[in-house]
Amino acid sequence: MATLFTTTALLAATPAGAASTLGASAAQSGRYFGTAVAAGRLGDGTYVGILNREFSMVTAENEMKMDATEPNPNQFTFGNGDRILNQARSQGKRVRGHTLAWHGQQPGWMQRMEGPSLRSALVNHITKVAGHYRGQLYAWDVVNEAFADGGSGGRRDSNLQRTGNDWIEVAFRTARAADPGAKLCYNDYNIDSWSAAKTQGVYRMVKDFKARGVPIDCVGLQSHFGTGIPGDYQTTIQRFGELGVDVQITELDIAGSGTQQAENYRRVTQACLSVARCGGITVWGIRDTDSWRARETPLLFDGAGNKKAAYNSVLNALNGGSVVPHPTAATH
Ligand code: 9MR
Repeated sequence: MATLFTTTALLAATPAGAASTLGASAAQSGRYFGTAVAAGRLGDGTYVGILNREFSMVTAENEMKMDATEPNPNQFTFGNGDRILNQARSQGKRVRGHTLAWHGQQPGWMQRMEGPSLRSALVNHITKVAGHYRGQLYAWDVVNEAFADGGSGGRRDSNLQRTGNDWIEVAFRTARAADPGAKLCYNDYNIDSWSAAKTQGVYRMVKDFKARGVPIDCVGLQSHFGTGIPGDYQTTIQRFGELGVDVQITELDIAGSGTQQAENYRRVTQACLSVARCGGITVWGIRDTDSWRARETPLLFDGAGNKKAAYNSVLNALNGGSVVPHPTAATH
């Protein structure tokens, strides 16, 4: 009997539909599994090999940001962004745009602007960049990191915020007009715990946008984690989803190693799989050595490109039984 039971349990743990890559296993429930890509690494064979094999969604790590795409006023450069887009699309992958409006990584000329002229420059930037990629992107992080850290639940001070509190909705309306086919996301960090004031602030904004018909389709939880995951992480995903927007985990990385890191990756993956509105997960890089926080070894592949315990943990969760499908609608 004991042997029979073990066999049954093993069979249940590897369902007939189990897939052997992150992208294929996520696709079984209508989701994607993505990574951030740096144009400067596209000549690295190990890197590109893992990228092509494992991932079904790509985000340009820096190449579609404001400083990269508009280095001088109304002069646009899309070379590196296009390189990432074309590499991904040639491999049948989809692409998330990151990001149209942010207080960070602004070109110098924009950092020095304010008031109505900055507002005009913002609208022009969104129109031109989203227009360039029109019809080719799955989603855009329209606005990135606009809420303050700490307990206020309010907006972050920035030159963009000082143009008027309506700058975020203007950005979303402008993006919708420029690329009606892309899902439009608000993206931020430290909005993973439902009890955080920052999460509540973003929630109130999304609720207000939905009530007033401001076009918004998704919330990006960046999910840069230390060695712990908030206990109410799934609640956050669920609650945003109940507002009628998708939730995307957009920049996942988790400090640590071994079984503890693997368990944290499992929990994050399972939280997404448990909520229909969670459309997919993107990790913020491929190998630990590619990460912006390399010393914390926060990714799924080691520096040599080997799969870590965290990789197997994510793959097993994606292939596991407790999965709520993500409805893949034709339009947003
Ligand atoms: O990973 C990106 C790194 O290469 C850049 O130097 C940095 C500059 O701000 O941006 C990093 O990506 C950030 C992302 O665009 C927004 N969320 C936080 C990410 C990590 O800093």
